[in-house]
Amino acid sequence: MNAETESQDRARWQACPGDALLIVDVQNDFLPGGSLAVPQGDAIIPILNRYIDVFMSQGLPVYATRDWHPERHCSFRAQGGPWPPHCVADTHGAEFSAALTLPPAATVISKATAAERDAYSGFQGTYLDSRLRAAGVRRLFVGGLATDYCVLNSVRDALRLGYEVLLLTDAIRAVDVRTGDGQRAEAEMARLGAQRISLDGLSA
Ligand code: VGL
Ligand code: ZN
Repeated sequence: MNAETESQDRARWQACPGDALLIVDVQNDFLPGGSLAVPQGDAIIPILNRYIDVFMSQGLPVYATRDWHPERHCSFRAQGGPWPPHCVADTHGAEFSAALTLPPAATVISKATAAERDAYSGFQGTYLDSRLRAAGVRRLFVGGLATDYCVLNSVRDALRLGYEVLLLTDAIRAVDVRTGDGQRAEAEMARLGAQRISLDGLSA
């Protein structure tokens, strides 16, 4: 990481009314031991739990997306897709990590629920945008898995839809099918206007 990105990650921030936390796909199948494990995906969980604490203590909303596929989803190899079977609805692999302290009040958004199409963005084919608008959310703090797929596509859509985006650089991890995919995704999100922050920039 160069000096400039490092200092960007330390940008001071506070959460305030109009802000929401968006946690992307922190599900067992994307964690070590899962069928599509993201390297070190579990390392983000304690960090996300601290972001959750910040939002809950201020009465600010938390949203969690989940990949929620039918058994023979088009993204699975047997159907000609790129991935091993993962996050099949109502299986253990599709459950949020038990280590994630998701509050009962969190809004859960299921995506990619139809067999014939995939959706990497939490906004694609869901009510996420209308739920956020109804709650008066204008700025999204985004973390989760995976940097180069569902985080990237959710952030692209959020920016296109007019939300301000703060990317939680200490609470994302990449699949890195090709080396550097995660870094390229982070660079693209920054170029599109996402601001990079991390926990150490939290103002007391
Ligand atoms: C994802 C690959 C396949 C993700 C979902 O959540 O980033 N990646 N399905
Ligand atoms: Zn998937």
